[in-house]
Amino acid sequence: MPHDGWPRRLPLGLNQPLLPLPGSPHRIRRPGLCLLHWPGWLDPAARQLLHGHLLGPSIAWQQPQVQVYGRLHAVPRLVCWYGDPGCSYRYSGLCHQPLAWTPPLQQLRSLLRDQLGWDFNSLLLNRYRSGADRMGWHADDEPELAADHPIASLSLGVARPLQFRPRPAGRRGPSPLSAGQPPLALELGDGDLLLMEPPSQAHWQHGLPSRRKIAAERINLTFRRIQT
Ligand SMILES: O=C(O)CCC(=O)C(=O)O
Repeated sequence: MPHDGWPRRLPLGLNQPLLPLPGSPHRIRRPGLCLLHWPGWLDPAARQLLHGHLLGPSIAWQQPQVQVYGRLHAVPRLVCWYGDPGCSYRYSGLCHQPLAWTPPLQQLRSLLRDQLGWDFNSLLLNRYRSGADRMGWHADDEPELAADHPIASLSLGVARPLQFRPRPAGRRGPSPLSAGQPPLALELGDGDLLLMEPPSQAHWQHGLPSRRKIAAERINLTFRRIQT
């Protein structure tokens, strides 16, 4: 029986290797930042299937609490962490143990490997229930993430802008490569794929600000490589 009604073979030949990539990506380059953006990368029918799967019973969404200045706060979104055995991930002071890949998520991982040539071994799901949910400024530069591996981000649902800014002067100091560069924003729509290539995470931060007027939901999937 297919998982959650997800067909064993995706319609539209989506589980076939689709080399070369359909369409050329938009390339966004700044000193220390290298992004590739494929608007509408995932076919509308596959988007709908995937969205249905992600809202179905097999995805155990959680709203963890994090400590900020000694007080507990629920993160302003829902999350879920998938990966190969051993791919645990610590961020915001929480250690996430990987859930086993569901068949659709495994299919997507394989599709990305076939199309991009990168083998991702883990996946963070973020669910923004409305425009009030958000993600603060950060870089995906935790020590367990392979720094020489890109991060692939697939968006579903309502379009929201992902913002980028040079790494600010913090504990590590400003990045000599990106300092003084203006911030930028990239509107990520339904089915868009974004590849954040190295060394972007070392020099830039990104974040998803709240958009109070947006009532609709958005789900984002970031495929990553944990060093094992
Ligand atoms: O929702 C997004 O597009 C951003 C997600 C993100 O920044 C992350 O997972 O680290």
